[in-house]
Amino acid sequence: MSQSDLTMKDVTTAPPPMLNLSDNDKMTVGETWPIRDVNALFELPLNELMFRAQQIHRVHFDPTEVELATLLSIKSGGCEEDCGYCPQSARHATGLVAKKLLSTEEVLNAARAAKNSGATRFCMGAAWREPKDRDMGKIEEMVSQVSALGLETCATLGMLKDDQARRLKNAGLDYYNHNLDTAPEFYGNVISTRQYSDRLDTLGRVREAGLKVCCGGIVGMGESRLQRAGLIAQLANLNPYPESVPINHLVQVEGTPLHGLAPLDPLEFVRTIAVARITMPKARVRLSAGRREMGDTVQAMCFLAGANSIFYGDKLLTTDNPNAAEDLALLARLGLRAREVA
Ligand code: SAM
Ligand code: DTB
Ligand code: SF4
Repeated sequence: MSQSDLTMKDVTTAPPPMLNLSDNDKMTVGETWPIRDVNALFELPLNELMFRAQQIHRVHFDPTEVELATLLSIKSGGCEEDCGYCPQSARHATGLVAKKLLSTEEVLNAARAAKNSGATRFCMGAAWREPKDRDMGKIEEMVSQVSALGLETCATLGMLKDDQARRLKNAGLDYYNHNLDTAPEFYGNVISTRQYSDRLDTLGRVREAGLKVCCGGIVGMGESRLQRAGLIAQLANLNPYPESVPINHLVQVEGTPLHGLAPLDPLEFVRTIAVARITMPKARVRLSAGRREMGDTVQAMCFLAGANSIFYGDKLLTTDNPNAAEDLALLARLGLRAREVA
């Protein structure tokens, strides 16, 4: 039957194709997702895509629960890399003042405040291409002391060597965040100072060291829908796929090469969240950068699409995030509750 043969009755009464949950059960860690299948998800009618994402979400998670993770920039600015989206690259004139590595006490004060305001996860980010061995002792101290506060720990420090990944694991680090950022085909438009394969190599070392992987990307950098599907396919085909998948909306910062791009249709961002949820059913899908610019309604749609983690606190790394009171009000408005136990 062609589209034009459909009567109004067919359209209104035909049940949506149901997701077979036994298929979902087969979607175990490591099964591959061809790009065309991922793209086909993007192409679904929005309500069908959302329905499928919600079905999968509630098989693995309480759909009313959202994780609160607080970010802290432990070393800001002055980075030698040329990532086109990033305000912290020394190559972009963003006016950001570079700072040296924070002291362990400064990090612990921020971690205590995060815990007191309800966060269960604390992510420490450094504007480095890679950590220097001379900084590792201090990072280990920060990780072990934040962990001792009863917070889940995450760090994002750039590329890692084998022994650095092992040292972080031994210090008590739970997650390492290292993003693929975009599809391999689009990557060269955004970054030239390190290769996609370098990122995959670091992810392999992180996994090998026994750390949980937090890996995602950025949407709204001028990539096509197929390239968004390419990013999700890369993530979903990691074996195993990441435990934690941050989906960032580009925050356009004046002075960065990506500032001034035409805005992405917000529903395309929502679709990306839904496709991440379907293809990585057990992952925590993190509604990451860009929430301040998004407004409550788009965020609500992201939660409906299966996002179940947010960055919580007035700042991301260097840019603004909704403040804690705004976020608690949003969760209350939506009848969602913060995850309580780390
Ligand atoms: N320097 C380390 C690295 O690049 O791996 C760690 C910190 S880096 C800032 C972590 C991630 O933040 C990047 O991979 C990117 O996905 C995200 N990010 C940075 N600037 C952003 C922006 N303007 N909008 C959205 N996400 C951004
Ligand atoms: C991730 O994927 N997003 C966070 C976290 N991992 C480190 C960082 C977002 C940074 C947004 C720009 C800034 O604040 O500098
Ligand atoms: Fe440096 Fe990371 Fe920013 Fe790239 S994303 S410029 S590596 S801080």
